[in-house]
Formats: sequence, structure tokens, C-alpha cells
Amino acid sequence: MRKTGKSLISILLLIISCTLIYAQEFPAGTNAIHKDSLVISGWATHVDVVRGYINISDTTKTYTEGGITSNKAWFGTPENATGQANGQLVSFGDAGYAIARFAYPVSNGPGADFAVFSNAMFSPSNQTAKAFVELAFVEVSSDGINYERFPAISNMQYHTQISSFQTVEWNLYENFAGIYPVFYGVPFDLDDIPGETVDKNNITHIKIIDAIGCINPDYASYDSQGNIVNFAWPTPFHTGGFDLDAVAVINSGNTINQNIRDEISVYPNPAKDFVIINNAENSEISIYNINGSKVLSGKLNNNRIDIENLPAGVYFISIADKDYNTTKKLLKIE
Ligand SMILES: [Ca+2]
Ligand SMILES: [Ca+2]
Repeated sequence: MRKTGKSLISILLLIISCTLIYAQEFPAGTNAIHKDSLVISGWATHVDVVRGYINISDTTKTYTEGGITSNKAWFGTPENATGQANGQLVSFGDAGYAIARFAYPVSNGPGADFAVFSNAMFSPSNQTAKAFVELAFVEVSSDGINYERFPAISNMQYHTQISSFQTVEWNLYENFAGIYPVFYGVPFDLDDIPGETVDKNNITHIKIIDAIGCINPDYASYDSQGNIVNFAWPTPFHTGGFDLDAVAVINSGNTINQNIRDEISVYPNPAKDFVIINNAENSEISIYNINGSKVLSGKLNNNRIDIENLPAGVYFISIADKDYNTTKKLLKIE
């Protein structure tokens, strides 16, 4: 009886979870992941950015705003791309790139394993067929040296240049970051890369590289099939190139111990004064705030952690043992 009751509760919780996820799904029928989706278990804690030129075909071209003149994109800071997606961005410029790192490695679990958040814009805004997009390639690494690129495919023609503010049918681009609007991430599944030079269960670095929308072969970016990628270009502004908002972790930790991870429970959640963590005896516990800063850490004692001194908000509890690590989301209330 007891076991049946527990199963029923699990099923009910699953239904509620699915309802929440679907309620946030947008645009309908896409694989976009909302920033508040329950599948997200963490966010990039550290991001480095190398900026590119505002126009790679004329590197002397500058843009001036607010007393700053530069031939490279300069909008936003790398910190804008850490923590939960919030619409604050960092701009790459042509061929600029970012490398994101995490509290715990990303692993190849069921389905999508991480998501990249940017700021495509539907146009007209009440319709979803066409959008203004700036695209990026995505690569992963388990040592920060060897990277493997997701096989991006562009089905857009490349005989006529898409101009700076021209919209496109965004669904012509596959495995590129940047096709969804702000607060909606593009999911990536580690099953889609070969894993010859990286360990898919220990992804420590995710590299996001601005694709250049130019169709001139001297400056063009090419997709995984050798075709030129054509989209809005040039973008000779401080905000030019890909704009990164955030990188979300979906699957992390050791998938071999998925069963152990699934048994770990955190409750109550939301919590006010304390949380109980079950099935994680002798684990190292670290609590990170939404910006990726560690706010609490230590050994788990009597399964209980006092959190009354933490400000209200969303936290990520990292639970690590010698055999596994996992991250649980916690909502702290006043
Ligand atoms: Ca996967
Ligand atoms: Ca952001």
C-alpha cells in the first residue's frame, strides 16, 4: 500500500512537472526551453569572451556610442552570460566567441543536455514564422583544449546576401544557437557529436562561436555540409554578432549513477528555514545562488541544512560524493 501511494504521488508530481514545462513551451511545436523550465539543473558559473570585429571584411570600420569608439563589438560584459537567462547580453562581433564553464561538468543524459540562450526577435512580433537572428556554432570540450562542434546545418540559400535587419525563416537553421527569442534556449544533445576527442559525460567547457552571415567566400562561415551560412550581415555596431544571454545545464554529473541521483530528494521545496536532503549521507553540499556564487558549503549533517539566513530566491544545491554529483534546484522563500 505504502509503495503504491508513493508511486501515485510520483506520477502526480510528474504530471504537474510536465504541465509546467508545456505551459512555458514557446513557440508551439519547437524544442525551445524556457529559462524557468524544470529540466534545467544549473547555469554557467564563469564565461570568458573574445570579441570580434564589427565588420570582418573591413577591420578599420569603427562604431561610436556613449564616447566609446571601437572596431570590435563591445556591448555587455562576460558576466552577463553567467547565471540564469535574464535578457542581459554580451555581444561577440564577427567570429567572436565565448567559453562557458560550470560548477559541475555537463553529461550526456537522456535527450538535450544543455541549452544556449540568445535574443532572436520575431517579426512581425505577433507571428512566429520569421525572425531576426544572429547565429553561433556550438562546441564542447572535456579538457579545454580539444573541442567537438555540433553539426550545424543551414538550409538557407546563399546566392543573395540577407541584409542587416532582414528577417529569415529561423527553422531553416539546425544546431545553431540564436534561433529563439529572449528567455527561450536552444537545446543541444551530446548524442549529436561523435565523442572521439571529448568525454561526453564530462563536458567542462562549452564554446559558442559567432557565425558570420556573410556569403562572400573570403569571409563566410560554412555549415557541417560545407555550405555557406547566410543570415543578417553586416552588423557593424557595438552589439554586432551573436549575443549570449546564458548557458543552461540540463544533465550533469555521472550518468552511470543516474539511479542514485534520482533517489536523492530535497524537501521542503520551496523552503523557508531549512531543507532535508535524503539519500545523500556523507555528501559534500554546496549551495550556489542564481549568479553562480557559492553561498554555503560543507558536509551534510543529519540530512538537514539551515538556510534561514539566505535571501529569498532561486538556488542550486550541488550534492557530491566520490561516486556521483548532482544539482538540485531550490526555491527559498521568506
Ligand atoms: Ca543527451
Ligand atoms: Ca544574461
